[in-house]
Amino acid sequence: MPHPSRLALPADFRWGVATAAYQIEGATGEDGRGASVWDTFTAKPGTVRDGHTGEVACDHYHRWPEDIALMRELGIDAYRFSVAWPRIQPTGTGPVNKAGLDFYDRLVDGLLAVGITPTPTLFHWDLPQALEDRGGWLERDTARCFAEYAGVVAARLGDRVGTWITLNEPFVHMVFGYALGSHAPGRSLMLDALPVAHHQLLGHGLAAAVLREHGGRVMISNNCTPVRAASEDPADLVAAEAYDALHNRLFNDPLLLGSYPDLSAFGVDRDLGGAVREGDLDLIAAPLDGLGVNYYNPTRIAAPTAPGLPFEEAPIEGVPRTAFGWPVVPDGLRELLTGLGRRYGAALPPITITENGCSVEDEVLNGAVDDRARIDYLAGHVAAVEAAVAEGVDVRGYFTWSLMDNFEWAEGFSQRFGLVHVDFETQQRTPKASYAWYRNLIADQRARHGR
Ligand code: PNW
Repeated sequence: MPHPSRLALPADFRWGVATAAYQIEGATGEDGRGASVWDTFTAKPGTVRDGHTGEVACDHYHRWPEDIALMRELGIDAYRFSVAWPRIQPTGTGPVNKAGLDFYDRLVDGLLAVGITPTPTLFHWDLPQALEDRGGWLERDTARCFAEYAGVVAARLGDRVGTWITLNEPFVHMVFGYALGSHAPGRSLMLDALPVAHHQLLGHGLAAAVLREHGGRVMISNNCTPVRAASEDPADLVAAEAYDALHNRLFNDPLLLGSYPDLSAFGVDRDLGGAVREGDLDLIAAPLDGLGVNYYNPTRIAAPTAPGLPFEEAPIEGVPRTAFGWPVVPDGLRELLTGLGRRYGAALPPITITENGCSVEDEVLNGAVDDRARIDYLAGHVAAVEAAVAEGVDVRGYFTWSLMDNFEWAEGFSQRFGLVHVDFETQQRTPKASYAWYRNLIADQRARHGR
C-alpha cells in the first residue's frame, strides 16, 4: 500500500521511533546496574511466555552504534528511548552509578552526532527492585525517589536533552503490574491498586518541577483509547462511561484539569483510597509542554454480566487483527485525537503520538521481511493523524513502536513490533519492508517542505 500522498502535516512535524530500556538493552548484570522488578518477575517460572527474559534482549547496550546507524539511515528526526532507573541508581535512591549515566551519555552524543533528537522517557516500568521491596508505587515515597532520580539524569544529560517524557503509560503499569499481575511486579490487587495511579502522577509532578529547574521541557506518555459503547442501551452507555473514566480520564484529567474523574461507579472516592493529599493536584497539573499519546486500538465496552467491575470488554468485529489479536482501527486514532480536543479544549497542550504500531508474524525470506500488514497499519494511522490535524488538533510528531523487534513483556519475544527484524539467536538486524516504507515517507515529507 502506498503511503498517504496528500499529507497535510505541518513543516516542522517530527518523525521518530520508540523503544524502552528493558525491552532492548540486555546487559542486565553489567556495569553496576541494580535489579529491576522485571528481572525478578521474569525469573519466576510461568510469568512470561516460554520463560523469556530481558537478560540479553536485543543486546542494544553493546550494539547501540549499529542501532543508531539504522536510525540514521531511516532518516528520523527523533528517537524515544527510556533510561533504566536501576542503571542510574541501583537501589532506587541514594548512590549514583556513574557507569550507568555514561551509557546514556554516549547514546545521547551518538544520536546528536547524526542529527537525531534524543527524547528520553524516565520510567518505562523497570522500577528498581529495592523500591518495590518497600512497596513500589503503592508507596508515596516512590514518587519522591523518582524526582530524585530525574534530577540525577537531568544534571548529566540536561545540557543536551531538551524534552523529557516522565512516565510511560501509568495506566498500563497500574493495571497489568498491580491490579491484574500479568506484568511486573506481579501484584493482583484489583481496585486496591488505585493509589499506584496517584503515586505515579505525583512522581510525574515532582519530577517535572526538577526537570524544569534544569531547563527541560516536560511531557508524559499516556496510553489512550477511544471508548465505544457496545450498543445504545443505557446500561452499555453507563459502562462505557465508567471504563473511559478509568482508562483515559483517570490519567488525563488530573494532568490537564487538576482533578480526578468521578469513579463512583467503581465504589471509589476521588481521593483514590486516601492517597491524594492537599497540594498534590496542583503539582500534577503544572502545565505540560506536550501530551504524549500512545495509541494501539479502540475499546468496545458493554454492561457487566457478572458481579465485580462495572464494565465488560466486548469484541470489535469485522476488522483486521494484528498478530497479537488487537483490532486494527486506524480511524480510532482520529476519533481519539478529536475527542481529546473536544474534552480538554484550551487546556490540551500540543500532542505527540509517542507510540503507534503493531505486531506482525514476520519471517526472513531470502534476507527480506515482507511485513505489508505493518505498512497498512502505519499508513492508515498516519492518515488518521493527518485527518485529526485537518480537524484542528495540534499534533506535532509521530513515533512508531518500535525501531526493532524486542522483549514484548509477558509475551516474551513472540510478538514482533519492529521496523527492523531481530534474530534473537545471532542478533542480526534486518530492515523490513516497513522500514523502507517509513524511510520513504519521511524523505517525501522532508522534500515537500524543503527541509
Ligand atoms: C505499550 N494493552 O504497552 C508499551 O508502552 C510498550 O512497551 C509495548 O511494547 C507496546 O505498547 C506494545 O504492547 C502496552 O493491552 C501493553 O492495551 C498492553 C496494552 C497497551 C499498551
